[in-house]
Amino acid sequence: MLGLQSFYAILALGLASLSEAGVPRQLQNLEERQTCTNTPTTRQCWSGGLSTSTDTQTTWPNTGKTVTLNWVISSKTLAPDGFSRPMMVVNGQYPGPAIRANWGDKISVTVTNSLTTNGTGIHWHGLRQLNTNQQDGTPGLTECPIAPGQSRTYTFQATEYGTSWYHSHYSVQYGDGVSGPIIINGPTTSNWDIDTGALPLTDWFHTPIFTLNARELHSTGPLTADNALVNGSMTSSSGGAYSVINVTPNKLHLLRIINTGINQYFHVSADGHPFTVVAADFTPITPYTTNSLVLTVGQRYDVIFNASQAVGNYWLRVGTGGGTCDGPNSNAANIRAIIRYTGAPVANPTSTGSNPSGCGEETAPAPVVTKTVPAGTAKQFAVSFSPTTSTGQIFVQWLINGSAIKVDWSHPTLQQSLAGTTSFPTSENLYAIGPANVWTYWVIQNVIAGPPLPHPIHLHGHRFFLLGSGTGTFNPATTLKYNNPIFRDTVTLPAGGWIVVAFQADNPGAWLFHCHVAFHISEGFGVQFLERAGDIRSSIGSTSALDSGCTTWATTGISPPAGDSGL
Ligand SMILES: *[C@@H]1O[C@H](CO)[C@@H](O)[C@H](O)[C@H]1NC(C)=O
Ligand SMILES: *[C@@H]1O[C@H](CO)[C@@H](O)[C@H](O)[C@H]1NC(C)=O
Ligand SMILES: *[C@@H]1O[C@H](CO)[C@@H](O)[C@H](O)[C@H]1NC(C)=O
Ligand SMILES: *[C@@H]1O[C@H](CO)[C@@H](O)[C@H](O)[C@H]1NC(C)=O
Ligand SMILES: [Cu+2]
Repeated sequence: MLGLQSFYAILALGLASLSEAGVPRQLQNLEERQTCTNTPTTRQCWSGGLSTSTDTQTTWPNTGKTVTLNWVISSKTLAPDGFSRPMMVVNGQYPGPAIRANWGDKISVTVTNSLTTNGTGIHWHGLRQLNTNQQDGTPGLTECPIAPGQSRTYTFQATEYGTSWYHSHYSVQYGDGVSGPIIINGPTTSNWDIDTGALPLTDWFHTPIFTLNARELHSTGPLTADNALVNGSMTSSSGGAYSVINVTPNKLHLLRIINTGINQYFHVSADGHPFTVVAADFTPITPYTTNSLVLTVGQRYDVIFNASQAVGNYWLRVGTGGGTCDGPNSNAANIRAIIRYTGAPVANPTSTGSNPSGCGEETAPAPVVTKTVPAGTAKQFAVSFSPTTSTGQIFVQWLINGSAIKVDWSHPTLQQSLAGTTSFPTSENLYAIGPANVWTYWVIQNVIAGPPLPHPIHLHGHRFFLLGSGTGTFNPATTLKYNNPIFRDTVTLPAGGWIVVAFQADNPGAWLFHCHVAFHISEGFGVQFLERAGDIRSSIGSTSALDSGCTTWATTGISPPAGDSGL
């Protein structure tokens, strides 16, 4: 017979039992799942029977708690890489304050616009906004911009968990600094001891973004980024400093990598510290180990690394896409941060390592909640590049099926639709989808002859399944991946290639589907889905904030410059 002590030892082992690299095993039965809580050795569990096996499309906790925040958007001169320049920031800081909530919490953010010449509006990237379309923060679709001097409160539930970011969706404004991390605590598919927080990465320009955007609009060549910021900081010839990620020897660290950029790809690696990848966007994935990850604008990866090297300083390396992927960056060879062990001297690392380049997409991530997408027929969006000359000036536009999106800040789609409008101008690039829960399939065909650029494609209101991608012209006879495809909210559309995505019409509203390169969506690269127009009214509740926001916006007389979509 077993002694009591060894009985408990076996029980503990049973609950926490690990395979190599700290990967939790799957829970066997209902009872085990219900008693399982989130600890450093059982990170796959959450509480109340929820775990990484829970399908967040249908199930989330209702915690009854609300995380309440007050933000002021203002102009401020800051020097994130030592070079002083005017910025637009949240609560005087860059990156903006991180939102931290638990899975199932409500988040309520009151945003005051203290800018004098710009409206604003905050989009919660990757948050599904199930039945809360009017909280999506997309000027011209779901709201009128917040006028200078005005406030509005966004309230929504975190029905998914993991890492994301918020940013202004008012033209290219976030490129001047209106962005920050979102962290939703929840279970993880591999174990860890310490959450080091978010690592937002952005390409960085010393010229203000609206000036650059005008330059990009009127020229066909790529802009050169001056630098990139890692967690809001970097060195340059003007000074600056490397960000420091503090680590505890022999502990497993969770790191939340986010591309909050304007245009560039980022490759991330850490000398001597391989990553165990556990989430792609808000999707928990089967853990796998890699030395380097590539992220296009808008993508996130949650990774775990073991601080198992000798106490010291190690480089975290960040590379850009390079070549024709994303335009040059003047500091491409030296974009870094420091991983500093407790007990290490305050000094720059001497570690060696390298990083690949290119504009790829990770292909290993596989969701732990497996799904099979029913086969279906895809409709196609053809992307084209259209520089035209008018009054002696070039105007660059990106067309989707021949049309650049241009929204009307004063008459957002949601308000128009609720007022009974069924016919929208061509320039709204609006496509109706429905009925309830129908699967919709979309091919995006990139320009074949034209600028050899990849594009980060992002959808609001949904994650989508990536059924396939490739170069050249999409062939409908191509075999697609219907069985457990990756499910996320941002993917790469390859240069001169295509992607096929699918999602279900399970969230009534007006949702933007667009290229996340700030300059490209400003130049028209997007469409909007008007999903189940007849179900919007009953699903979203009060639109008083939308209506009063539009009443005040109408008095500002502000509109985007010619050639700027407003997004
Ligand atoms: C992390 O590194 C320490 C020190 O090398 C080691 O003892 C531990 O087993 C490692 N943890 C995992 C999960 O690999
Ligand atoms: C936004 O503010 C910038 C900086 O003051 C200005 O250059 C730009 O014209 C403004 N644009 C809009 C559309 O509000
Ligand atoms: C990034 O900076 C924030 C704010 O200082 C900090 O809380 C966070 O831990 C940093 N991220 C990492 C990975 O060190
Ligand atoms: C886009 O244009 C192509 C070619 O005319 C057409 O086949 C396709 O149906 C259009 N896409 C949509 C979503 O209407
Ligand atoms: Cu693009």
